[in-house]
Amino acid sequence: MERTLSIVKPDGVEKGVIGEVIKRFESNGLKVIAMKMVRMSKEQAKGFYYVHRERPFYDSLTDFMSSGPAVAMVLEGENAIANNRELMGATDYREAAEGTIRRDFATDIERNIVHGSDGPETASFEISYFFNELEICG
Ligand code: IDP
Ligand code: MG
Repeated sequence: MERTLSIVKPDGVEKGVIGEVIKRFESNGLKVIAMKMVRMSKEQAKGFYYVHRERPFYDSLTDFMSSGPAVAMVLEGENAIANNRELMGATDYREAAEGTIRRDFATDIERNIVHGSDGPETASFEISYFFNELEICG
């Protein structure tokens, strides 16, 4: 069993696809074991995406991530990290495979509906960024 962090980003909340995203997780072996709606400050978004601080899109990305409510979740399942990444699809929705969340709902490389951890260490950092152990019902 593995855990990963998922976020339905502010564009996903705005488009009303929280339920659709969760449905895809639940139908594909990922169990929601913690969940909360969060309105990140610019500073919180910058801390979350600290690894991308040198990237040209860092300022715009953190503005976007702090622009409205998002839904953070801990998902648990076999190969949860890779499984979630597969369900999400490529970062750029134009390159995402048919039937993936980003291909189906995203219309912008930055506003791409979902976040998912990319490895065990980032998953552990990202889960603890939003949840303490008491909030995780695994
Ligand atoms: P990921 O979300 O698929 O793991 P990352 O490379 O970790 O992609 O980038 C983090 C987020 O930054 C992306 O989900 C997207 O919102 C944004 N992003 C990535 N590349 C670009 C870009 O080239 N232009 C604008 N935004 C980008
Ligand atoms: Mg990433």
